[in-house]
Amino acid sequence: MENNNHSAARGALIVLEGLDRSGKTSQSSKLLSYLEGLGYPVESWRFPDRETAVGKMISSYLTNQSQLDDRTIHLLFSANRWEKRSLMEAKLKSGTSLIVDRYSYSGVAFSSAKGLDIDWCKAPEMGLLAPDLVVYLDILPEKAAERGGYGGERYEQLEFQKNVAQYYKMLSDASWKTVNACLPMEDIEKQLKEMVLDCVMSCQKGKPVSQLWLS
Ligand code: NYM
Ligand code: MG
Repeated sequence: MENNNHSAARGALIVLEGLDRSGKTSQSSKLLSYLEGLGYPVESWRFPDRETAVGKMISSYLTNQSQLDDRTIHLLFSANRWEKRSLMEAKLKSGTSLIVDRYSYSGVAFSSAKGLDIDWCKAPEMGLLAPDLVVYLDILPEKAAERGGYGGERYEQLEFQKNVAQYYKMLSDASWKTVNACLPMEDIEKQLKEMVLDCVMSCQKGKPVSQLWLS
């Protein structure tokens, strides 16, 4: 592997968002190898992080092994991001970029789609680290459902995903980059690589780390 010693400057916080089966996880791993290959320090993260104690509660809820009130699970998803915040900040400051599969936007979109008040859903996310780039993998819910493999977890249902898509639309702003998730995988990969490299380079030039504000 090349070592271009890119590590002096800060890393970039790159978030991939989209419905279930939109291809986020596959693209995350491609981006990880791409940036590693260029010699950038990089890690791939995902939320929920099911490894922590909070993450285990979330996982058991998602797999229908436990029942939780809608607000309770919402706050657990948020707590699962908060418990990783200081590590996230340390990684970015030490020059490691993070490719993150889902973040606060999933938190707000999925819980709002259940009928919770959107502003109530946004509140606990305020003060987490703001992403430097949000890429939305855009797919029609019907197309995502055709991909099959909805694994029987909670939320993996067409009608619900349609609702989630609407909330993602409400949350998106002009800074988001949208990629058509129905293109061939290689085309998506190519677009993502360009966006991500741009972002990593602008963070290296000293773009400050900022805090999340959802308006
Ligand atoms: N999800 C994910 C939420 O409802 N709120 C959140 O804050 C996050 C991060 O969990 N259907 C939902 C979206 C997914 C599910 O995610 C599990 P994944 O990426 O399938 O492990
Ligand atoms: Mg899933």
